[in-house]
Amino acid sequence: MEKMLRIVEVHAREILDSRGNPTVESEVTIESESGKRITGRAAVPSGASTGRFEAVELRDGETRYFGLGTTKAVNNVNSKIREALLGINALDQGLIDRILIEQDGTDNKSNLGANATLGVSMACAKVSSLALGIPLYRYLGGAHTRLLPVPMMNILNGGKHADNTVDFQEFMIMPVQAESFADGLRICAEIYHNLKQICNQRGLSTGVGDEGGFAPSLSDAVEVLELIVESVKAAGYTPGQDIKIAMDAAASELYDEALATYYFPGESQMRGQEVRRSASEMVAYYENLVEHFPIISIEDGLFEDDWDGWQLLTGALGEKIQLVGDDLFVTNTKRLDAGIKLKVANAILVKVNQIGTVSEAMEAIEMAHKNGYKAVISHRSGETEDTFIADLAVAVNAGQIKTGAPCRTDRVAKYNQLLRIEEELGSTACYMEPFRKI
Ligand code: 2PG
Ligand code: MG
Repeated sequence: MEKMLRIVEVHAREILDSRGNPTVESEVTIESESGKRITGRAAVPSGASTGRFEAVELRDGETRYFGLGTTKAVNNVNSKIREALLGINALDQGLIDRILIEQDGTDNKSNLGANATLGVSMACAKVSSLALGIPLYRYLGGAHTRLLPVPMMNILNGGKHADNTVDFQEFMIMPVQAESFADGLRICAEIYHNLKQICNQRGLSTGVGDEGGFAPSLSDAVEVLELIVESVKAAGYTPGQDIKIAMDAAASELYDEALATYYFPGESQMRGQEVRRSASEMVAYYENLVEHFPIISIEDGLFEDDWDGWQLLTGALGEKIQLVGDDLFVTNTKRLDAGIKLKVANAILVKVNQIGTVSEAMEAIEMAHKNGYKAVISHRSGETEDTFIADLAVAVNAGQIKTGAPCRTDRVAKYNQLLRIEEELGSTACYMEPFRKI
């Protein structure tokens, strides 16, 4: 007979995220067959460069917290969701997530709020792993779980995540020759500190953006990439060999729909003239960057609904580098399926709050893997101390994680959890294998 972990309480509260904005924290309490009560807790992250096709984050829209309050989402957990889940077996993640989806009843979780459904969905997985006495990655992933992700580590922030002139949102380094996750993390942190020193020497700001990367004002992507290459060398590593570069252009934020072009506000300011690029000019721009710098991955290179442009981009670079769909796919199997059919991108960014339940996020990962797409597990720019995504990355053998700089506890907490997991897996832990095939 299947083990029963009966849900006896569901409770949410409003807490703060790393940007000082409210978010939802949920707790699910079970009573085991022996009568023992155990509680699992999860907190919901929040984006800034939010894709328009993402599941809806329910906000109060009233004066407190400038309209960003989450009391409506919290109340939905404490009333409707609680009532629907009391008595259900917490081990039945698929059923729980189906109940959440049905209770909401919309395509985009706009009724209950994805921030209401997700916290509960994650808390159910957490309490189950606690009650069974197995690690969360093992509970979610099973016996074959063994691959530590390569960090896609953000060291320089721009776009919506910083107040500088850098137009692309994220510049990241990937330690592709490291011996282990711990070794890769060390290499990245060393490069991060070298970058700080170089910025200091040049009189560039060493203030950080939302994801902990530095946010100096630089003239364009080329200047950023040169600075990164220099920092890699200064730390004693070889760009292109030890370290590859990844970027998130977050191009939906640059897209001007009226003129159907990409507007670069920072570059325009630095040059003193308006800089706009068409989709084909963007593709040529990326091709040029890829030719001159060791770039291995570009995320959201084009606008979230520019499927033609994405086909062009994939045709030009899809065989050479990883092209990641974030706003394009929004962790949604319908959009991913459309992308697979149109042969656009070759990887999906997975953000659990873009879709609102653990099961749906895992379905998107499964669909990606089955179709030869990579899955990169990702944080949001607004984060909490919750480390769920670290376990998820290992659970699904994703091989890559994007979770910010080695700076600010909301980011470092995920890396530290991965260090613990690697230690626990011991000699069965792997690093890098699937990624080498890119
Ligand atoms: C992204 C994310 C995370 P945000 O665009 O990939 O880095 O940013 O959470 O603001 O959408
Ligand atoms: Mg992105």
